[in-house]
Amino acid sequence: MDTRVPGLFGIEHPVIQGGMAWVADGRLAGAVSAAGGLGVVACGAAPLSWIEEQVAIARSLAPGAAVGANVMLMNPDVESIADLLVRLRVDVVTTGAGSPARFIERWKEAGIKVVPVVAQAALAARMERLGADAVIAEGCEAGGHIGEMSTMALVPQVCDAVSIPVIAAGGIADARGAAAARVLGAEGVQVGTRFLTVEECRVAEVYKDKVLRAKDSDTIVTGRVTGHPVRGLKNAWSRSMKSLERGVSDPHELEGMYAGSLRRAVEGDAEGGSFMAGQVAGLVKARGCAADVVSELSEGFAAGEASACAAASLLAGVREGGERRG
Ligand code: TUI
Repeated sequence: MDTRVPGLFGIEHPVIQGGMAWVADGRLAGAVSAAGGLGVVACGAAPLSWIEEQVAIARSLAPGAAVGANVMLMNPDVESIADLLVRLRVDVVTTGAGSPARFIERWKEAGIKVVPVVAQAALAARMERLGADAVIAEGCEAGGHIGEMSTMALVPQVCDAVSIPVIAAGGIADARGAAAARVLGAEGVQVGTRFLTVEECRVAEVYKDKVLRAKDSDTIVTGRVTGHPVRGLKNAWSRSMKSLERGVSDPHELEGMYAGSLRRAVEGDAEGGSFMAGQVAGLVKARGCAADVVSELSEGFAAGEASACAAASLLAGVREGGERRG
């Protein structure tokens, strides 16, 4: 079976680093790209000058390798970021937290590969019609802003809905997760949480420590009442947001309280920050370096190939039988 992702992005391993706002800088992205994965600089709500500088750092750390950028579509400055990425001619743009429909043509004309994150099959099909090169199907096990569906249910339904490559995300942190993603039909994996603790990731030590100490049930989803659910580690900030959310009559009153919380976490505010992380935080027990993560996930992904072929032919037989019986 074909895994089109390496050829599509010009990379060696089908491993994409998640576009974690305030976390994924040029140093992390450069390390991932130098290791043969796709490193991604997260534009988040950063100034244009910072984005330009970080893309340059990533490129200098991974000469000749592909480098991507992630665009957070809820950012009011998204228009100028979209234009900056055209000027910088990053190799790939991944998007999150909305539909990038109005930017796709602009990026494609600049020769940029466009890869939206989707949380539903219908949006994946729409992105394909509009010219997206691949989609990232992200389940709600992921950290940060999430949809409603789990990775296990979402990935195969997105695979059935589109012909472009599907990259699985949410709940993948080791070789087992990557192998499972392959069996579900994905042609690559996107991983965020596992990269939080690598030596090239510059988040504060308390962030790394919290991930390394987390157990399976240590994440919580805040923001459901405002329509922007976000998964992160339990701490004083997330517990108090949860209780405020239960009591408030107009959820929009709370909006200002989410602002700046992720940046505080990245800078080391243990109780006042929003430590975004996925449910796999409990699986992350080592620090290591970006190259270790890329090679473990790539090997896990390849190990899923035989089961993926077996599952695909079983499924084809069942579907053919169903069609014959009418
Ligand atoms: O975007 C993410 N994860 C993020 S963005 C972020 S910054 C932030 N900070 C505070 C509050 C909110 C965001 C932190 N983490 N992941 C990709 C992702 N995209 N997950 C889910 C979606 C998504 C949701 C709805 C994609 C498209 C979508 O479409 C809605 C529509 O317009 O059709």
